[in-house]
Amino acid sequence: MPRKILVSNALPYANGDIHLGHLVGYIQADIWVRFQRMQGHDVHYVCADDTHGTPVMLRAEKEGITPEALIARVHGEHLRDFTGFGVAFDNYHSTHSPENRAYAEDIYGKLSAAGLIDTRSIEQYYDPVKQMFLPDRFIKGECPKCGAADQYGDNCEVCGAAYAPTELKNPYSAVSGAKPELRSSEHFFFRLSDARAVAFLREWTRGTNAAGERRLQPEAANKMREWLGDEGENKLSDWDISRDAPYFGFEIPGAPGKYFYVWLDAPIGYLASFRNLADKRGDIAVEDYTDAQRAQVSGTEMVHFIGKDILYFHALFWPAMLQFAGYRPPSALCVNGFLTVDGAKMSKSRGTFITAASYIDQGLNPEWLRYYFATKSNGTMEDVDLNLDDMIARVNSDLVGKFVNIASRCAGFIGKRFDGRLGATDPEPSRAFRAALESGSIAQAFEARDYGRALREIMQLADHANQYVNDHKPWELAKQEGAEERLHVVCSTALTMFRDLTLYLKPVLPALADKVEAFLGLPALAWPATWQPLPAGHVIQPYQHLMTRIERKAIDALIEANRETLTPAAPAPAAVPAVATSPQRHAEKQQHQAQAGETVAPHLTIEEFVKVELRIAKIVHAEHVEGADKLVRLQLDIGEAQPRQVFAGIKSAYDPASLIGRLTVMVANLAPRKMKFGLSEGMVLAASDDRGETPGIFLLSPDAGAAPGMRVK
Ligand code: B3M
Ligand code: ZN
Repeated sequence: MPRKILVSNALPYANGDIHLGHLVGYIQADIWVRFQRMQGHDVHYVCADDTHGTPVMLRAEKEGITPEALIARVHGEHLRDFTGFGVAFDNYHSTHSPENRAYAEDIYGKLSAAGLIDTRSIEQYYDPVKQMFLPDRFIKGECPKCGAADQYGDNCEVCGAAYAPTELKNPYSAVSGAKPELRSSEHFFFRLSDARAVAFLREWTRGTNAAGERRLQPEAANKMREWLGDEGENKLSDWDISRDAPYFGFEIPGAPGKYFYVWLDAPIGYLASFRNLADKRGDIAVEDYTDAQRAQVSGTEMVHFIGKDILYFHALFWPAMLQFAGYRPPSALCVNGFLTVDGAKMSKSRGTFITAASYIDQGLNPEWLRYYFATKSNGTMEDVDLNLDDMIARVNSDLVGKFVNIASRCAGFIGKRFDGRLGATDPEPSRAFRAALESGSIAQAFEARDYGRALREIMQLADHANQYVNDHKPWELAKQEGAEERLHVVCSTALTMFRDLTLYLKPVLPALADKVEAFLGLPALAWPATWQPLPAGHVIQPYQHLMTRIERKAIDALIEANRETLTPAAPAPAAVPAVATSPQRHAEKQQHQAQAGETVAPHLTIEEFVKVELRIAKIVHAEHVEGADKLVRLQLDIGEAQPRQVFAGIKSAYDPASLIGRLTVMVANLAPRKMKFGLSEGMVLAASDDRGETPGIFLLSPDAGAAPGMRVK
């Protein structure tokens, strides 16, 4: 019986470019979908843009266009980028669509009828100039713990403290700069703390789906256990699902001026995209996939591929919303980790914040990246590292050196000597290939999304095939008298093995597989039930070049194209404390950080740069600060009558006594800041890992000869 599976990828937010970090999860899903189809299963693969919320509204305003115009443009860009990387959705829709509104209203109505919607009045910051309530990330101020300036409304990037926006000192609106006022307003809540919801989620997150597989990867299930607490405990808080006008979204029925929070209708977008597809196609029974009862009878599956930053939304809110509205909860979540490049967080200044469009524009082959990501995917939530030199080595050695090489060494003889017709094949070398198919182990690895293991096995088979070609040396047989028949058999055998390798690589490298199918004169390759060699007499087409090598200089050009020079270095985010205020806050904060990373840093002019007065400073005194975890109090001589006092967040890396007497660099014209511990009259410069993960803060030092007070420029 073919499986019937609705597969989705997370919906990218309509406020930024698709970058290689996004592509990890999209490529993983696309590979899985292609594999399932080659197994004969029936898969609908959908996605959409996530369009609602304050960031889209404000960005459109800034560009002087309507939100509708903005999301239409971004929709085109996103679809172009996914298509460019071979991510082939059956439908790419939008959450700003009639289908989504209808589903959102229906689900909300049913939750309300089930007694799971509450209203209550909450106090929130309001921007009196802009006349809107401010989401946490649009409020800034001084950290209530360490006093650092310009911190977001939910956590401090300097000391790592988590807090509510109302705890910030001297708060200001990041939209207008105005001082926000506390105002109260009525909000709608989804009662996640309801005993029914808690009991259901406990069961759902631990349980297995109809196929008897775990719904969540072990790491995700553990996270859930942490979020849900022990039996009898109730750690879930109700979820605020409304926002006040002005807001770009759907107005809540019967509640003028109140809108569904973007995260309420975002996952509903999966269903909306599917409905839209079904309406276009006319042959899909949507309710078999979406209705709780009918899904059970028809045995359909619904599988969501998501990144780990949005697990909370997909493993708690989303299944509970579906369940209590009479919809079917997801069969499984496939959660992927973040992308690092050369071991570090993607960075605009280093040029490793690489957009999908730039990769294509630079003329790089998208299948190089698909292959490399697949080799690094193992079906867990671990982060994936794109090591650029390793990628070059892997692609050149595996795909060009091992795979393509088999065909390029054998196909020519079939064309020139045998009129393009294959001959008989050797049984011996084919045995390994027959055994590989029959063991099912490559298929199992694809099914489990352990593409790394699948590819290791495939490359072992490729080694086997190359060994055969090396042992029989068709180029020598071609020169020998009377070895014509042997040459025919060797080349035909090698091409049969090449056909098998192509079959296995096809979910990962669909474009390359297309070319091979054309060259071998074969219909679209699907997973066969039994193994057969290519038959004698089968006609192939002349060999055409299949794939080129990656050159380091092409990668360097890509990095250059993505490098943003003179980006003001953001302060290194402190490691997120193990216990943040609440998991929901934590989840939303991760989101904000992900989105904050997408704002484009403006270039500086030299006139702007010289406004920063950097001077050589001699640390004449350094001491611990009573009551501060991170700070060291420094007295800095910059050639002035009195030393300057500066509080520096370097305590974790330096013993104050060891600093006395050394030279460093300070910003001498930073506005003095009053802190709990006294006045801070500048800032010293230090380097740290972007991720804040590798421990270490590295204070700058000038070369020998520099003296206190010298200007640095
Ligand atoms: N748009 C997350 C993001 O942009 C969010 C995903 C929605 S999935 C329903 O990173
Ligand atoms: Zn702080």
